Amino acid sequence: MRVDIVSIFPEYLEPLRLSLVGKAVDAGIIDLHLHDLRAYTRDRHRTVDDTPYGGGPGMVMSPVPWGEALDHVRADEPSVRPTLVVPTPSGRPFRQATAQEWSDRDWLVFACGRYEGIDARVVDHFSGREDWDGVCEVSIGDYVLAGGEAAVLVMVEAVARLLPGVLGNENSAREDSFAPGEMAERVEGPVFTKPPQWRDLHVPDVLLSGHHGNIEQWRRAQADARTAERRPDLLGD
Ligand code: 6GU
Repeated sequence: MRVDIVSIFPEYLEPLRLSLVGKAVDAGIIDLHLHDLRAYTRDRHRTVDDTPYGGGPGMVMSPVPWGEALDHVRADEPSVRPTLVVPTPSGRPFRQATAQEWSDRDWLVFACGRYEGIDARVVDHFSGREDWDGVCEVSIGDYVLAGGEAAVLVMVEAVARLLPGVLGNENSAREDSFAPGEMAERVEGPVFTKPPQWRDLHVPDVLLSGHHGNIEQWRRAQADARTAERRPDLLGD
């Protein structure tokens, strides 16, 4: 999968070269390209923002460098149609199902906005372009970040670990919280490892019993109890 990220702080995305995602990049499973939006400005001050039409606080990112940057990225791979992802607190929720859908795509391009956001014509324009495979405005949660970069770190990691060959154990993605199937709409319960006693705390006996049926049943009950306690919103009525 090819992943391009355009930002005024491309160094912010360097952690994608570490850890699990970094291994996927090193292995060639992810072809990662970071771009500095300011490289696509033409004025002496490398301006990327301007005052909002209609007034109001803050600054809005200019469509001009965004158009130049995204056209440049697009032209690098003529035979594949990229999906444009625009992180914004006003976007549709990014969920595990979103990560699943995106993990099947060939090319994701992330446009990181800062300030009060990107001029709305950028999304309008690229939504209508036949050489792009749609535009997704997404939010990672109900809080406001200073820019899309931290959200892109989150989303790329969530997608990367679903790509074939990225996780050591292919079952670890299957049993995740929110994964489709058995754990759908649930969070996972507690986990334990050796030693069987640590300080004054013991690992639950059932996990040491070797009885796989009982263990499975216990884990499901723990997941249900934790979901009811912490995430009643997942259970509906
Ligand atoms: Cl995707 N971007 C920004 N700037 N803030 C957010 C967000 C995204 N998701 C939640 N808050």
